[in-house]
Amino acid sequence: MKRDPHTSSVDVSRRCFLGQAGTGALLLGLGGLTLSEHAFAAAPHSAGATTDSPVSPAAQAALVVAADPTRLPSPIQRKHSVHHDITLEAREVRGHLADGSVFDFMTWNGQVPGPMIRVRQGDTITLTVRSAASNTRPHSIDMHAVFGTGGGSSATLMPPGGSRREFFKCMYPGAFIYHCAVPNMDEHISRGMFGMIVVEPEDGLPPVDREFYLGQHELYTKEPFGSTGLLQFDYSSMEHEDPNFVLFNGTVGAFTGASALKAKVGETIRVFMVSGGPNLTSSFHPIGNVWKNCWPQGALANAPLHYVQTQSVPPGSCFVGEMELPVPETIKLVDHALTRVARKGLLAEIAVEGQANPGVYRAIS
Ligand SMILES: [Cu+2]
Repeated sequence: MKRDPHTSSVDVSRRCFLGQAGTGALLLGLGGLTLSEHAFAAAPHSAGATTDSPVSPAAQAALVVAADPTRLPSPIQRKHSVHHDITLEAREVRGHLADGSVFDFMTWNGQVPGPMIRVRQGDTITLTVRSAASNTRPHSIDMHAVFGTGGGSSATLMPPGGSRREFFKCMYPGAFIYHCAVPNMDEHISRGMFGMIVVEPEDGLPPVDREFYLGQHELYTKEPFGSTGLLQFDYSSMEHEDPNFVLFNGTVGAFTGASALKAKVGETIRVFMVSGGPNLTSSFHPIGNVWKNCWPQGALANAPLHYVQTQSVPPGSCFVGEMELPVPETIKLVDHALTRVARKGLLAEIAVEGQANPGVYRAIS
């Protein structure tokens, strides 16, 4: 596709959606689907009944909201500024939460987290936000990459069916959260209304072989973890900051087992993680590896820290970290507050395939 060098609509690579990742057994029937080529139009898809266990009619009709971690814009190569026209749509959708259970999510473009936006320091953006006519609640957007009242949230408050536009210049580099910012913002973020905008430094980021994009958030439900059917939001447990679910990308165990993310021995990989919260701080750790380079708070203007085991990622912030892969293994990405992994659904895996490297690691007996 040819682009005017000074005007770019969105710069998103077309890495294969669900080609190497998936969202667990509920997605296994999605082979062959075709995505829209619009950069941020990752429409959710009907998952169908593909599990071995019985799935309720509500679950069968629900949509997949988990964003594909491999579907993110390519690194910025250019050395000049451009203008971007970007559109995000607020969509309230019933989506898969776990095998046999569904939840009424609030999303940007039908996915959790919302699409990753990637620009360069000095770029300008005309952001159009619109709200699907089928929505029932007002929405707005606060981008932490914006100088302006409420990060733009006052200017973008819209009713169902409405739309708003704003212009901003990306003055400073870093990885920043965007999120809905209406008065019930804690509920809206918990239901999925958050995403990441990466403003690359003028000199860009170091080259890596693969990149992944994840979003952590917690869900407050009336029903306990493991319940089936349509689960209901619970304001009381949110007030007590005591969620039943802690999730990557809105789905229990979405990228595990046969649906694990893939990488190869000898590669370097980068993980972008946005912590939506709304309340829990993630203690982000790669089990079986270490963050060789990482930028706490997504603060890309600074030199990275090296060989960090576990990095705090507070709600309303982002993390950028890189790993080297000297041995074949399955890396488990977790919040090291491990009850969230063992009992609340948070886990993503990266299956690293390749030749054993016994000089670095081997099991002996
Ligand atoms: Cu909202």
